[in-house]
Amino acid sequence: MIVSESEQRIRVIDSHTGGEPTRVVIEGGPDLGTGPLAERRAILRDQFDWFRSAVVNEPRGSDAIVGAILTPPTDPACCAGVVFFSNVSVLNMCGHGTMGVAVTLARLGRVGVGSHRLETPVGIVGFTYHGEGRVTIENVPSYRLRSVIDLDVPGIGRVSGDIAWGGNWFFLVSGHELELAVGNLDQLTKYSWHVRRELERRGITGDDGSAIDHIELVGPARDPNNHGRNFVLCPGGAYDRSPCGTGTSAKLACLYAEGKLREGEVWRQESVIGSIFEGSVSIVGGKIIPRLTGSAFITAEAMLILDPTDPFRTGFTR
Ligand code: PYC
Repeated sequence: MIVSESEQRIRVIDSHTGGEPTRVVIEGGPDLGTGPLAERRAILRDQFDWFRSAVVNEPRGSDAIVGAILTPPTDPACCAGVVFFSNVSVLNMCGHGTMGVAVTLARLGRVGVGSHRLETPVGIVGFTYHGEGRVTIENVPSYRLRSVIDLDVPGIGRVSGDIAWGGNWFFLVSGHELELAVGNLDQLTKYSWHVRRELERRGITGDDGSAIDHIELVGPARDPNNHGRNFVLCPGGAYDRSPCGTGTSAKLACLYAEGKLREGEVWRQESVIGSIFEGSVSIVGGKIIPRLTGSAFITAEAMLILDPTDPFRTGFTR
């Protein structure tokens, strides 16, 4: 085997949660410092964007992969800190990714069956590893910010939705007539992208001034054992194959605000591909805390190679 001394090596563990991939960087990641996790996320965004792109974008990755860098926590009660990132930038939080991180830490022997805490840029997230890939996450406090916002979207017409925070910002649209099916992905993506553009054009943001960069189309479940189905368009234009942990949290916050979900009541959320998260909320200090259970599976342990002579070593986007 010929190994160039100048090549860069990044050790990763890949998993999927309900079909949505997560790639966790185990070794070879950039030094993000020792500051608060939000500061480390800013360092990744501002100084190491090439690294983000190299890990998740083609030719090593795909638009759908969410990356995660493990970093030492500032809070000793946490088993790790994590910064999530996508095909276009850094993320605040990621629910399916937290389940992926949980099974990755279990594979590495860094956590066992039981409850643990993870530090993220938007707060501490709890997770319980049940074994055999089953994970429950306890998300950051989630809430509905505004309800029934009417938009006239060019090329689509009247769209009405709610804005909610579930660790990322979501615009949840229910009054559409689209079929939430894999056979309809092009139309769902186009519709959601137009909605996102219109929110941007009108300057509608979350209450921290951030873009509402996730669009969630919600509808009835296919399986009578479940309660709802969704299609979630992620910031970089890919759709979430899982029911989206932060998106389901936003949905649960809206249901609770509407009086349609009581504390402790179970909501089974289908994704557009039919994978399921089982959710509920508890109210702690007046705040809505979503809990979600799903399954994640390891798919690969790999060493990524960045060859200095490769013109596409840091990835590319469409
Ligand atoms: O599960 O929260 C989530 C998520 C966000 C983006 C992709 N998945």
